[in-house]
Amino acid sequence: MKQLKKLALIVLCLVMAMAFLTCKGSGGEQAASGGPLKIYFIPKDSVNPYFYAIDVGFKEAIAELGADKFEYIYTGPATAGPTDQIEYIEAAVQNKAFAVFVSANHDSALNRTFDDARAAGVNVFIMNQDIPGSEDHRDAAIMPASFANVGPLLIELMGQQMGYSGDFAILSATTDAPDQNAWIDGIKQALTDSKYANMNLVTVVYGDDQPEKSTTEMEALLTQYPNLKGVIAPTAAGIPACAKVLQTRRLSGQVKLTGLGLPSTMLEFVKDGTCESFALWNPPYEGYLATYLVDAIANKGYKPTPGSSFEAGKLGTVSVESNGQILTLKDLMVYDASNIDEYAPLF
Ligand code: RAM
Repeated sequence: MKQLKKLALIVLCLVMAMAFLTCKGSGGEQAASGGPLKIYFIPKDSVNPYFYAIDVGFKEAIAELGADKFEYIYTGPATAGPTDQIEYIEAAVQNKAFAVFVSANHDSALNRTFDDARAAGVNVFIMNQDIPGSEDHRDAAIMPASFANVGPLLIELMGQQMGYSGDFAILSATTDAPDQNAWIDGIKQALTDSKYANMNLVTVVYGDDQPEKSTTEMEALLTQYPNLKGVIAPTAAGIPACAKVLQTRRLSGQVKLTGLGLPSTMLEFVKDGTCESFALWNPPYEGYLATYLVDAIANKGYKPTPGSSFEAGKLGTVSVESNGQILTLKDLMVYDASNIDEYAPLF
């Protein structure tokens, strides 16, 4: 009898272990069974047009690699709150995602959700940025460009426009955004260079990546700082809102404007002189690279470990940095009257 009980216990343990392994391997299994790979892209929020530009790249690569091989889902919260993305990540896990690409709104608030997703066999990637201090909770981070280059470039563009002298402000997105905060730190650091000694950062305000709030914050800046000579808006949702305020108030050229933006939404403001120059990378490349990464993992046994590399179609061989980041590009591009017509139709 005792022997029988022991045997039953062993069988039970084996069954449980198998069930656990099956559950853990849910993402990978899709690859093994040949079903379409479920890729989720969860932007900071679902209404910011910046993320539609990344979406374009996913679709381009999926068309190249075979539409029947993937099931691609673009979904996210209406607002960019620190924990707003949790339910979307959980739904992706429930739906047996192979990989989730998340543009996180906080550097640590999603850690437990990421851990649970990875324990369930889902590949977790941070998209368009990283989660500083929480790198252990993701498999890799797709970076649009080297973040070290953002602050120095934006302060230089602002300096050129405002003659390297006077008060300027920063209009950011949400207060907790890891990317925005990294860039703001970079701007502050670059400002310590003696070249910028006469430039004075008066304040940082937050438009939450929403056109209405960005507009209100920009108007408040102009009222509160009548001597303001410039604004840096490192947000694709914020910079056109700032430009519109300047245009409406007939302040184009008097209060200078630069930052990060989409050429498509900045075209009219470059044309009328409201914004002489701004910067960005190539958002579609990020979605494109992400899809090739999924394909390499699922179909070529690739693991995105530091120092390793994979083939990403037209982007060539792409490697993983020692910190687990994958750079889509190194440098940013500057857009102005000389090239805006070329890029505005693209993104
Ligand atoms: C905003 C978002 C995003 C950033 C772009 C440039 O819309 O904050 O994360 O990369 O702008």
